Amino acid sequence: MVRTTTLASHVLEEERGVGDVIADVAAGVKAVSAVLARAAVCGAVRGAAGENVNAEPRRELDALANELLLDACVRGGHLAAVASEELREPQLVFGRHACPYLLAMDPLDGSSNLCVNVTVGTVFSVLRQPEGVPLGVGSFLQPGSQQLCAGYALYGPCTMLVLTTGREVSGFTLDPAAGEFVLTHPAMRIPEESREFSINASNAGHWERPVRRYVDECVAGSAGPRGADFNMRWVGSMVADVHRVLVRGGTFLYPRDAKDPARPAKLRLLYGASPMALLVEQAGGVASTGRERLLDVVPRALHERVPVVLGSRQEVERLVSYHADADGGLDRPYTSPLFNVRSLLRES
Ligand code: AFP
Repeated sequence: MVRTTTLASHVLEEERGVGDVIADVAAGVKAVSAVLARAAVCGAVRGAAGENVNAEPRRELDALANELLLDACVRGGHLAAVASEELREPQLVFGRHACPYLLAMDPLDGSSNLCVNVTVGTVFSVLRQPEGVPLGVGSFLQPGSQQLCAGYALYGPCTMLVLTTGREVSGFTLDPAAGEFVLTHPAMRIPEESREFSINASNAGHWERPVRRYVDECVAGSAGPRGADFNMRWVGSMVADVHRVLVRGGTFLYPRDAKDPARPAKLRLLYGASPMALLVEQAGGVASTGRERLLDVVPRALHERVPVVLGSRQEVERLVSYHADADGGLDRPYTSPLFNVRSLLRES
C-alpha cells in the first residue's frame, strides 16, 4: 500500500505556531477553492466590487476570498495581525492564543482571469511580530529574508498548496474526496538552465534596456547571440506563471517599466514578490529586482510594488548582469538582422 504524506502530518514537523498558521491558511484555501468551483454556476464570476486599496478593479470574489481566509485565520486564533491586498491597514486578530505571528496575503491573485476560467491563486507570507514594535503596519515592514513561511495556493484543474518554511519547497494537492492536501511534489527544484521565459511582451516599448536586450536575444533564437531557440509563456496570473517555473524551470519577469511613471513596477512586495522569492531560492533558483536580491528589499510601505525577475539561476544571473552593464554604460543591446534589413531598406 502506498503511504501518503498529508499536509496535516507535514506541519507537525514545523515550529508549533507556524504549523498552526499553515493549517489555518489551508482551511481558508479549501473554503476559497469550494467557492471558486461553484462561482460560475452561482453567477458570481463577473460581479464587480469597486476598487481595492491600490485603486485597481476589485471583484466580488476578491472580497469574498479575503473574507474566507480572514475568517479561517481569526477562527484558528494563531495570528497577531493579517495584512491583505484587500485591506488598507492590517487587521489585528485577537485570537485565543497570544501568538507572535503575522500573515501577509494576496487572497486572489490573477482575478482578472476568472471570467475566462484560467488558474488564479492565493499568495501568503508568515512573519514574526518583531519585539518592541507596536503591532501595526510597522510590524510588517521586514525584508523577505525574515519570512518564517511563504507559499501560494493554486486554483486550477486541481487545487494545490505550495510552501516553504525555509528548508526546501513542498507541493500538496487537494484530494477533494478526502478533503485533505496530499504531498504530490516533494522537494521541488528549479533547473539551473532553461530555454523558456515569461513576460507580458505588450509592455516591450516601455521596458528598460537590459530587459529589452535579454528578450531580444531570446526571441532571436538559434540565429541570435544565445544560439538557441526559446519558448515563451504568459498566463497573466503570477501564481500560475511562477508555478510553471518551479515545476519545469524558466524565468518569470515583471520588470520596471515606463508605461505609467507613477507606477514603475506592478507586483506587490510583501504579499507577492517576497513569498515567491523565498520559494524560488529554496528551490535552487534566483529572485531579484534586476539590481538587488528580492529577499533583501526592506519594505517602506505595506502595499509597496517592486520589479521582479526570478527563476532558473543561469538566466536570472544573466539578466542581473545585463542590468549591471546598462547601469555602468557597458551594454551593447543585440540588434536583430531583421532590424538591420528594415533600416537598410528605409535608407535606400
Ligand atoms: P489581477 O489580480 O488584477 O488579475 O493581476 C494579476 C497580476 O497582479 C499578476 O498575477 C500577474 O502576473 C500580473 O498582474 C499580470 O499583469 P498584466 O495584466 O499587466 O500582464
